[in-house]
Amino acid sequence: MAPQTRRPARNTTPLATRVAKAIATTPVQDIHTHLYDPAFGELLLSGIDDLLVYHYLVAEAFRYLTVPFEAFWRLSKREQAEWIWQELFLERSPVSEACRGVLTTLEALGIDVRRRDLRQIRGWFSAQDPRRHVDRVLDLAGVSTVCMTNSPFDDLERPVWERGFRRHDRFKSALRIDPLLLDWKKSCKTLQAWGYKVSPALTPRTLGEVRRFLGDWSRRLESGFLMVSLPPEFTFPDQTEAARLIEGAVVPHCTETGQPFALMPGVRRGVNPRLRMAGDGVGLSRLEGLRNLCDAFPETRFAVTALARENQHELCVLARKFRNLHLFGCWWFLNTPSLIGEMTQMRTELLGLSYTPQHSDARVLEQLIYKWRHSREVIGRVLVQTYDALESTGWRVSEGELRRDVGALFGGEFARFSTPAPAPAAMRHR
Ligand code: FIX
Ligand code: ZN
Repeated sequence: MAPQTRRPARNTTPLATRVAKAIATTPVQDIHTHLYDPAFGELLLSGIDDLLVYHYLVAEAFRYLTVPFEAFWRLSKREQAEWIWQELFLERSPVSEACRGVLTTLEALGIDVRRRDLRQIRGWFSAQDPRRHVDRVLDLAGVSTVCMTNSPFDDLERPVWERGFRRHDRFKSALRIDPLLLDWKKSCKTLQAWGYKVSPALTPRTLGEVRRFLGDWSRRLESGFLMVSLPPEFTFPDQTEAARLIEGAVVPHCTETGQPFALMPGVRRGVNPRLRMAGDGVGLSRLEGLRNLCDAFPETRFAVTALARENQHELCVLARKFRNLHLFGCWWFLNTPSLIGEMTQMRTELLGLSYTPQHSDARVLEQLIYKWRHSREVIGRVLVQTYDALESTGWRVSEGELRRDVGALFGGEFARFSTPAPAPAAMRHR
């Protein structure tokens, strides 16, 4: 007779309901945003005007606006917001993902969008108590913590770090180092001015000083990982300053401090500089450099999100080969329902639960609400299909197991990847 095994009792609640419940009740650790701890004051963007002048919407408004770019940039934030509201919400239906996001957000906050009344919406925001508002928004978004993007090269945020402040416990930090790696000529001078004994030539002494700089700022920020966005052409090894700084300073620093290094390849900055922040584009990345990094530095953990849709399959295959590679998020132009759906399905099919399907990239506090509502909806749909296919084999997934799996996707797996547990004693000496 076949041995009897214990199976979870058949749950009669429909799978879609069980998945929806796990998705709705599991808090997210949002691993990449551009939000700031409230202690940074006005750097934490919030409210309807900031929601409307979001660079995603600026790019879309310029599809219709016929005025010269400079005429728009001369306007105050309030006036820019009014123009965008007029063009994208009143002159035509707000069907794009970024437009719908504004409405999802307002509706979730209890604002009646049917009135289409910008004055009334502004009134609602200015009546909020700013301190309570932050936690309320995080709670409404179902987000437990957000990770900031903190750059010592940013003249607005650096003084706040240098002065010191009491940290909000839901705001974590990642150390962003784009200028260091991508504009060494300039950042060398900046580091010199800050007292680091660096020279334009990447000598061992200079690399040591760059490591000292990274150590000082990792400690100051209590950063969980380092980050850089990269042009599509980035490769490794290479004679570029970026590649040499990564090898000689960033990787040793990350290995020493146990912090992952997050790489974000595929952005082409300033494709149309007249659009300012809205003017960046995308290009297909060469992923051999990433392969070489994962291979050459197995003790260093690399978290990666690539901007081009066409890179996603190769990236999944790469992650199957290197356990020190963790894929995360549907970045920027990929953060739309159809692309989140396709990427999440492919990643689950190829990587199981060993990746992080989404980060919000929110720049304005309240965007957390729509970015996570929309993503939860799509991830939920993909998971229903996934578990449905699984259960058609006879395997049953309990509610506890569903919660466990969703928890892994919503930050648990990234936390595990970031702080790997030592191998069990029995396996250590194999
Ligand atoms: O480099 C980044 O972290 C990008 O996310 C930003 O530069 C970009 O402007 C953005 O907001 C995308 O969502
Ligand atoms: Zn970002």
